[in-house]
Amino acid sequence: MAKLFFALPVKELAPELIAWRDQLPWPGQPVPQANLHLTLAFLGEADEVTTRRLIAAVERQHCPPLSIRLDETGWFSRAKAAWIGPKEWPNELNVLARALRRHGEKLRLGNGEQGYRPHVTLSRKAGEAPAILPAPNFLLQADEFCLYQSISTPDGVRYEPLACWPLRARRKEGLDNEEQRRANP
Ligand code: 3AM
Repeated sequence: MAKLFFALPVKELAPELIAWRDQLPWPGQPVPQANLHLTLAFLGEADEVTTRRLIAAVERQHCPPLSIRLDETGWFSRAKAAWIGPKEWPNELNVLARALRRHGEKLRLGNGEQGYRPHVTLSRKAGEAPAILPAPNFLLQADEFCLYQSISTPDGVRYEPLACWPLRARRKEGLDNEEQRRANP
């Protein structure tokens, strides 16, 4: 069984976020740079066949590239996670997160949670919210999303991408025809 979730990788922005967090009195245990991600949908435990079905179903999922401004901080008191996230975000992000949650639900995966609050967890076991002034201002430019497996190791948890898909605008029929005419006048 594998513990799965969908997320946007943070990649190029990760070192900047870590450098910013580490010069602040940020509460809790810091999340390592390699583990930074923006969760889209949590799926939980899945066997191999279900994981393969999930990957096949997601092949047909479309979403354009996403620009997400990370300009506020927050804290989930129950999960004790302190995070950075957007005040506002593109609706396409909600649509993608919901679609991926539904792909999981069709295979009886997920935790039944409906709400979605995009965030990048920067620390865990945080007993209080980060008190940050001035507000952050980073831009996460996402051009792919991934299905991750969460692996527990003696050194802590590690997230391994099992599959990634590009975020790209759907090609328009009309544009394809126009391109064809240009190629074959
Ligand atoms: O990095 P974040 O916090 O966005 O909190 C866990 C992490 O997300 C979340 O899945 C991501 C990878 O572990 N997670 C773990 N168990 C969860 C659960 N039972 C969960 N999210 C919801 N329900």
